[in-house]
Amino acid sequence: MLIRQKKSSDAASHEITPEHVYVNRRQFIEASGLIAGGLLASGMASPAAAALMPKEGKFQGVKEGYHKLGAKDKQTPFEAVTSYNNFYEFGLDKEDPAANAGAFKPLPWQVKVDGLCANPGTLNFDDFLKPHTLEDRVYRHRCVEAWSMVIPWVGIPLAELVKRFEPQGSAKYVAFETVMRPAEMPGQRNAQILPWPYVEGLRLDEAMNPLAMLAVGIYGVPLPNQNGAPLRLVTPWKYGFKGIKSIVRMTFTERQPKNTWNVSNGREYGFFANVNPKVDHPRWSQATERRIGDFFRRETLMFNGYEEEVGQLYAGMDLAKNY
Ligand SMILES: Nc1nc2c(c(=O)[nH]1)N[C@H]1C(S)=C(S)[C@@H](COP(=O)(O)O)O[C@H]1N2
Ligand SMILES: [Mo]
Repeated sequence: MLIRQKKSSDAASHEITPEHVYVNRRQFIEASGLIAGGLLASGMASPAAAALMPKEGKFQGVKEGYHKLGAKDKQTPFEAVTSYNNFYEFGLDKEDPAANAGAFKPLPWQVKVDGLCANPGTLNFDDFLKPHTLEDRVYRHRCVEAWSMVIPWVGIPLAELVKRFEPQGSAKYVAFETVMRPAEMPGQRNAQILPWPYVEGLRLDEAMNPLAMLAVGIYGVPLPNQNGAPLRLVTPWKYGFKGIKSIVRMTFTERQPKNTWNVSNGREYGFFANVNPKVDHPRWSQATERRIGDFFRRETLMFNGYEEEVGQLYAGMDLAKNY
């Protein structure tokens, strides 16, 4: 695993964009109209213009959201966030998603909303996002594999979306599904890796918690393919595998939905997946973690440090059993 450390002489991390990310971004920008034009509108005549893309391609009108971090939480550089990934549709190694996701087309995109709700439908990505105001939020991100990052996301509070589609009283959960595109996602051609498509779910009260968000960007720019373009879930108090990428479907259900890692290995991965330093994974401790870019391990915090915000969701629950 190779993560290049940023030198102070380097450009700011958000100014560095690998080629495939840039191509993806341009498609996104052209199709979504969400971003102010500038250089983009005038075409990409020179490599120098391409180098300016990350700045010019930033989301506009993003409001300042949740930024509560600890003194020892530094934002993980853009380069690391986009080169060290889990996205098994593109391969099993951390470098694979960045290497193999270049041909994936995040646009045009549609999201189907169905199940127990008053306003089901299939929406173009634009229409899916249009009624909402994008927010910047900086969250800790803790993988079940005991590494972590700090990522500045751009997205929408999931609670707003849930309300907009008006779940019926009988709806107790919301399920999510990743796009199925074996032609563009080589991992999906191998059913031995995971049962495809990747699926996840939340209890409706978890989905309504103010911390839950659907992200469309990082560092102010559209999600690179390897990070789950164009739309992914972010639940910072849970292990990273809950954060399903490249979402095409949201379904309101009465019964607890399936989630891929639980289906694949239920002894090691549950439904809740709340970050908990006291409940070890069967094969390793969850008491500490390696923050990408740090030398020393650090202690893992209960609910990844978000106990104040989410602890009440699990009052009275046995967190060792409901892992
Ligand atoms: N569809 C899909 N979503 C996924 C995964 C995946 O393999 N496929 N991996 C999960 C895991 S284990 C983690 S830790 C996060 C990683 O997100 P990141 O690469 O943006 O850090 O994505 C999650 N979402
Ligand atoms: Mo993970």
